[in-house]
Formats: sequence, structure tokens, C-alpha cells
Amino acid sequence: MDQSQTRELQQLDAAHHLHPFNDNAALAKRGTRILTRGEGCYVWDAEGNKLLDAFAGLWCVNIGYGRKELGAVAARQMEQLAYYNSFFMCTTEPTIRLAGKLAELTPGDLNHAFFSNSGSEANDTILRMVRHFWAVQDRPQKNIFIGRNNGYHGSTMAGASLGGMKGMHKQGGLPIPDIHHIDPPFWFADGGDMGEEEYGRVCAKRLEDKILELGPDRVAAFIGEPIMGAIGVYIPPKNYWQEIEKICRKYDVLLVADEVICGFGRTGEWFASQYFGFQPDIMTLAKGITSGYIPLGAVMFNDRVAKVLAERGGELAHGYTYSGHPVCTAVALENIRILEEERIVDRCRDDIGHYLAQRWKELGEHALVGEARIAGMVGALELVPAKPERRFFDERGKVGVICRDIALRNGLILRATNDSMLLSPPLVLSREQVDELFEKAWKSLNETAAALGR
Ligand code: PXG
Repeated sequence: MDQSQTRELQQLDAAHHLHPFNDNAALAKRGTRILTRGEGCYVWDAEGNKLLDAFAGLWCVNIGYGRKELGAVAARQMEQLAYYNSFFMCTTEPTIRLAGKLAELTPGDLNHAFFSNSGSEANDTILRMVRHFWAVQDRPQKNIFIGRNNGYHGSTMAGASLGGMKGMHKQGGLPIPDIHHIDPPFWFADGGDMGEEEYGRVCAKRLEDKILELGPDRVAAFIGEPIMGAIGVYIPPKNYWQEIEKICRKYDVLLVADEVICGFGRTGEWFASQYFGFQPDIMTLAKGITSGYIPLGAVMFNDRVAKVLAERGGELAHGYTYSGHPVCTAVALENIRILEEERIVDRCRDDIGHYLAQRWKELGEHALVGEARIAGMVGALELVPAKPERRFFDERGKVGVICRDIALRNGLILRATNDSMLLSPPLVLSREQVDELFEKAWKSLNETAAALGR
């Protein structure tokens, strides 16, 4: 693309396109970056820059860019049957096969799938499905969801309400009623001198305290990301989720694992609930389900929920035009075939994940980095003013943006939340690319330190 074409597109964009999660006035002044091509772990922009995408698009391109098989499957399905709905007692073959495949892949008795177009929509479905589940058992008052402060569950009314981002709640009168939040585990901020096990128990106890405060007969479900992504890759202590599971069982509260980021191999297991060793009743899926090649989300739910809905639920008054869109489900099946046949998840657990962790931890030795955390192939660097104190910058988020922009100039895409630099590369990253990532990140940290006069 030549410069004048790029300019023209940027002007069109500024005039007519409202970007999600953007300061659009600032964006219009600066001009949007236009991405034009992707191959493996790299993307190219309109200026011709080749960028190592250590963020897999937006936590989603697990198999990497440019896999022609997915395009071929989509084209074939479009030609054969571009669309049919799953309402009125019908559906299509790829949608049935994907439901079966997900039942096989997900742990325990998560044997039932409902399809949406996104993670946000899937969480909307879960809110309504769970409240309905209790209501048809003559317990309509058991309708409260507990989520976590700074959790992210999407951007729709229910998704943003279940999430605990205060900035999102401020816009649009959220959260909607009967949704409460507890503090998540983030040892760097409030772990004090506690060891991992003790901190895990203390954080899980926050859920028990909240359930007792609200009354167990009021609490329908607890929802959480196994590893909190958007807020800064908060990796909980190993025992946290097992403790949470015990508490949910004790008070008969349904346990919802939002695996939108963690699912499909991100932690080196197919799902992070396997990584942490707990069994959710309901699971949210999106992103890696198609490696981002086409929009798709899903709710997986267990036999208990399915039985109640089947025997007492009547008609589920809920569904999207594109629930189980055959092109999307066909692409998901092909994506899963590639993940399985090329043993991409196993490779992450047994090989490349270890190498990435080793080199990521080396970045933790940089003077600017207070903590380098990583699980499988998702991680963060916490940038700090004065190592080894576990303290944040006074003005949070400024240094993160400086570092992100410098990394970009060095050909590396990292996301910044506050002053955490986030890592979530395609799972097909090679050893050479891990080294490239390390070199570019180290250089960017040096230049960030220099920019701060350190
Ligand atoms: N749950 C989780 C855990 C997510 O990370 C969603 C639900 C919503 O999915 P959809 O498909 O509706 O976007 C997400 C999405 C960021 C960022 O800034 C993260 C997400 C989306 C947009 C931005 O890190 N995660």
C-alpha cells in the first residue's frame, strides 16, 4: 500500500469508524495503524513493517496466521450451505460435530454446548441460563452472580456487569442488579509476606465470606477467568481454584470458568481448569476456538444443568441468529483438527512453553521489571519504579504505554495494561522466535529505562 492510499484510508477511518476501547479523538489525530497481512507469528502493516505478534491478535490466533486450510473449509461450507439456523428443531452437520467434539475435549461432564458469536454473548447466555436453572427448581431468589474486581467477561450488558472493571461500569449504568464482586488473587499487589498456599486460601476465603454475607440461598454462581487476562495476566496460586471449587460445592453455588483466553492450549493444557485441577459446572469459550479466523463463542455446561433444563426448563427463550453458524463451526472443527494433529498443545506443555518461560524469566532480571510471571504461553512483566519493592508507579499506565510504543518501533507487539506488559503469542512460536522476542523485549526495556532517565 503506498503512502497516499494509507493516508486516504486513515482519513476515511477517522471520519466514519468508531473503534472499540479507543480514545477516538486521539486516534483521529494520530491516524490508525492498518494491518495488511499475517503469516505464522508475524503481521505486516501498511507501511511495510514486519511485526512479531507476541499477543496473537487479541489473545486468539493460537495456530498462527495464514493457515490456508481454514479458508478452504470456510469456502467449501459457504458453497454447500452458507447458512442455516439452529432454531425450529433444525441445525447443520458441522454444528452437531463441533458440539460432540467440544464435549469430548472439555474435562468432566461438560457434555453440552450452546453457541454464540463471541465470549461476551456466551456470558450473557450463562447469566440467563443459570438464573433460569435455579428458577425452574423453585429457587428464583438464588439469582446472584459473584465475579471479581478487575475481572473481564466481555463488553455486553451482562458481560461488563459480571466483569469488575470500574471504568466500564461507569458507562451505561452497570452492573445490572444482583451481581457482586470480590477481590482477585494478585500476589504482587497484596500478597504481603504470605507464601503461595496461604495466599491462595486467603483469596478463596473472600468468596466464602461473600457467600455468607449474601446468604447461600441467594447465590447462583461464581464466575472467574482461571488466569485473569485483560487486567494484566494475574496468575493465581496453584491451590486457589481447588479451594474455590470446595467452597462452591459446600454452598451449592455453580462454578463458571471463563476460558475465553485460557482455552485451547494457552496454558499448555487444553483448558486452564485442567492446568489448575478443578472442575467447572459451566465453561465460556471463544477466541482460540477458531484461532480468531472467524467469530464464534460457546457455553459448555454439565449433565446436571442439562438435565434440569431438559426436564423442567421448557423452551429456552434465548438464542442468536448465528448460534451454530455452519461456516463458523466448520472452521472451528478444522482449527481443532490442526491443534490435535500437529500436537500444538502438547508442544506448548512439553517443549516451547518451557523455553519461553525460561527466557521470559530472564527478562525479569531487568532493572525495570519487578516481576516476570508466566503460565504456559501467557505472561506479564510488571514494570516498577524501584526494584525490589513491590510498588507501582504513582501515575499508573504511563510507562506501560511508553514501553509498548517502543516495542512496536522495534518490531514487537506486546499489549500494555497499566504498567504490565502482556504476552500471549501464537502457540506455534519457534525457538528462534522466542529468542527474537527476548532480544526485542530486552532492547525495548533498555530504551524505556533511558526514556525515563534511568
Ligand atoms: N471473557 C474473557 C476472559 C475475555 O478475555 C471475553 C470474555 C469477551 O469475549 P468477546 O469475544 O466478546 O470479546 C474476553 C475478551 C484486552 C481485551 O484488552 C481482552 C478481550 C477483549 C478485548 C480486549 O486485553 N477479551
